[in-house]
Amino acid sequence: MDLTRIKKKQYIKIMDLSLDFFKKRLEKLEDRFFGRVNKRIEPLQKFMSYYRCALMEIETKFKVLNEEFSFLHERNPIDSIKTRIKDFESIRKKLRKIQIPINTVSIESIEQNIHDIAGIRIICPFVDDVYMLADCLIGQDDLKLIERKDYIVKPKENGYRSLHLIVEIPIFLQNEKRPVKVEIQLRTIAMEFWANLEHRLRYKKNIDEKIMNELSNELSKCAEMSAMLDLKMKSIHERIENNNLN
Ligand code: 0O2
Repeated sequence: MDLTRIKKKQYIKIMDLSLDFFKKRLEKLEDRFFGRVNKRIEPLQKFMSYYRCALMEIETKFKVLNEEFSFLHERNPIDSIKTRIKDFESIRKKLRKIQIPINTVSIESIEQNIHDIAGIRIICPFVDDVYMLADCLIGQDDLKLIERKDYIVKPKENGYRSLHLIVEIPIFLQNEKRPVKVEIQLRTIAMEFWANLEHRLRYKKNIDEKIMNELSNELSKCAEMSAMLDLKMKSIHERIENNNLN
């Protein structure tokens, strides 16, 4: 008999058994770890899902208004709709910005202090559409207006224009009705064009300060041009609508 061969076989068998034992043990530890993680993140995931539901509600409200308006006036007051949920990193940055000490952070404190976890942007052809849609929405009796910032009447120093609303809307869950806050930004196509480029510049790193200032100045001029464009488009649109084409 080849003793070394038998010993080798036994050795391999023992190794297999040990490996199997450790694999199973590791799997158990892994299950326990992810079980604990899941338990911790489950309330957070549930909390974020409320914001997704609220966005669905608000988006539907705007789509209904768009549908009715297009039926009555043969044109759409909404060009496009964008929605977003703030990611955890942005929530963390905002908590820091509003100086909420990290050791006091809870789901409740996030809910109370951050009003733009759910965000929806409504992009319209004309400025009048922005105000018409905002008024129609605010007038709905299941909705509560928390805050209104009109950066169209009073643009930001850099030229940023948009109408911002923070509203609270109820979502109806299996066993409860929950009020949820949503930030609504309403703006024209021209305002969106400008804000997107300005946003890119703001978050661009490694730009020389001099070039940054130059581009900011140019963007500031573009903001004025975009406001003029909105006015001109409105006047042309009104002439077309009123058939005042002479
Ligand atoms: P994101 O990723 O777009 O959500 P607050 O939100 O209350 O901390 P503030 O400035 O008081 O800060 O609120 P405000 O004025 O209502 O503006 C909030 C949002 O409007 C911003 O969200 C931007 O989306 C947009 N916004 C405001 N000012 C500007 C601007 O100058 N340029 C551009 N491009 N967008 C602007 P966040 O949280 O910055 O980012």
